[in-house]
Amino acid sequence: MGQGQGGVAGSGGAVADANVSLVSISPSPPTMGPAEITIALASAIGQPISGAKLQLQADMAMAGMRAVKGDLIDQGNGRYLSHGFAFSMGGNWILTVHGTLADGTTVDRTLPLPPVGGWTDP
Ligand SMILES: [Cu+2]
Repeated sequence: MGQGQGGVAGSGGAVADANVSLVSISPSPPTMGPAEITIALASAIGQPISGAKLQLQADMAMAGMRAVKGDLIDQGNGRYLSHGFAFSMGGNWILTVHGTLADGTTVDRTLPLPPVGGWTDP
């Protein structure tokens, strides 16, 4: 894997020079309830990166609103699929992928997400 700097694994998390992108979300458009989300992780020059430990988190800018979290399962070839992830309401969520690559570098990336359908606050 392309290592730009001589990062030492576990030395406090150098930030990975990686691309994170949303591949698909099901259902589409997303709606309140379970969602299957596939993301792609690749190096800066587009090579798929497998073996990362990634999690998905969705937050809403709403007082007292709890974040929704789920693991992303490595599918190989740089693809990761959400497991046990569900939107607890409709509305505008901020979707973030964070975790650690096999080389010890970290990712923390917000992905564009369309509004989630279903029940929203009155
Ligand atoms: Cu909310």
